[in-house]
Amino acid sequence: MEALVDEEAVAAFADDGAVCLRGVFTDWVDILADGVARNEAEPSRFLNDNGTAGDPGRFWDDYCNWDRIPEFERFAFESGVGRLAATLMGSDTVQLFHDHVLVKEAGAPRHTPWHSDAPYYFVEGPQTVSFWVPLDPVPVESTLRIVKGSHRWDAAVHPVVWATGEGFYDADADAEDGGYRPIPDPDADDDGFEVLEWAVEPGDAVAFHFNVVHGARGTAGLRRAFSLRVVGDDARYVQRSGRTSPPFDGHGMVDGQRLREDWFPHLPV
Ligand SMILES: O=C(O)CCC(=O)C(=O)O
Repeated sequence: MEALVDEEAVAAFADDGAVCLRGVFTDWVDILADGVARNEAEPSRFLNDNGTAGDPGRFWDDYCNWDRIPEFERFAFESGVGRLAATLMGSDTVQLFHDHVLVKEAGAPRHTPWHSDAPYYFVEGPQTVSFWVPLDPVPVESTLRIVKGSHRWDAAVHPVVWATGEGFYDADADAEDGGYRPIPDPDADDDGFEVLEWAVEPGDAVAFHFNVVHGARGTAGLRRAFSLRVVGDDARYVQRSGRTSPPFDGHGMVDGQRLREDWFPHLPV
């Protein structure tokens, strides 16, 4: 079944910075779950444990594994995600940036802090999108949460290390020096933030812009998610003040370049 989106979804993505697409990857849930199991058994050097020793459930993540985990590669090239991304972004081309697995085991209390992905990355552009695909039913209490419209904010939220809350870039340890805004608390603040959050089923996808501010609470039940992150025609390399996440050591790109196609392949559109 080919995954398609309608005009309403395209408009919601543009206006809100995120949209929930129901059932677009249902046929891929078992395949991606096999990939996540393989990833857990054979983690990469990028595996992160974001929780605290003694937590009742782990919150781990790993990324950049599509070229060694065949289930992830198949999803990227055969699921129609490239076409979906092209439609949402209004782009002729779609390049794979990276895959990302985020697993909260049952009982994992660790929140995913409010953040946007762009400041951690070395690529920016209006045409960017991540697809967060849950592989378990996720109630609204533990789902991905999006600050509506935050992809249009002038300043990015200060990027921090998830496990410690410390500044991600040494040079930007002082958030003001980095030109960042402090991490918001949309639940406590009275700044008129609206949070979008959807209870989701396996194979739904939340598509969101690299600039949109998002986070998540802990979870009572197992919550496995697979994210695929892609960029469009106008995305360009940007030099950051330190090592980015993912780092892609030795990439050799400079400000203003398109991502090199041998490392960031085009997906079928
Ligand atoms: O799964 C989560 O808790 C957070 C996901 C996220 O931050 C992302 O996919 O960028």
